[in-house]
Amino acid sequence: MIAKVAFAAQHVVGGSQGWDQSTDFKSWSSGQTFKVGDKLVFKYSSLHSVVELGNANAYKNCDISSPIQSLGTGNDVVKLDKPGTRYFTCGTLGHCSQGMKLKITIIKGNAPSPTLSPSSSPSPSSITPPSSTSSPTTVIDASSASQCFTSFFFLLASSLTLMVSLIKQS
Ligand SMILES: [Cu+2]
Repeated sequence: MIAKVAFAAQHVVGGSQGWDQSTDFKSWSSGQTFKVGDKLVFKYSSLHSVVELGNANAYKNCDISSPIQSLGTGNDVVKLDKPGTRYFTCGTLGHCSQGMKLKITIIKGNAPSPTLSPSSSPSPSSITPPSSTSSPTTVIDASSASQCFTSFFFLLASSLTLMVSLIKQS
């Protein structure tokens, strides 16, 4: 549950009703956000199965003659590994036409941000060093120059007082 919030989400298809003819998959999927890395979990009885269809036409016509994959464990996990649209239906005769079909759109989730940040971070870091190195060097130069002056004046003043005291003594 904690991992679900942080990273990949697990979408139990149809919610508590599961993968069944009675479930309204359109309204269920409209309330979900499918991101790359998420998982679909199909929970169903032995009356059903999961058939993934390759295109919108097959989905529309309930054509399960050339599926991408067929699952039948009753607790199938499908990983959403790339963005795009995926189509699922039930392999049991008549169930697809009864509305037991699911079309989902997978969007790029948190996946693109780690690849974007390294390319965007070098430019600020390459801009910052010249401005930060040029100003400290001028600051260091000025402070060392003023330090030089103070030590020079201090030396001059102390030598003058020494000369004055020497003159007074003699
Ligand atoms: Cu079915």
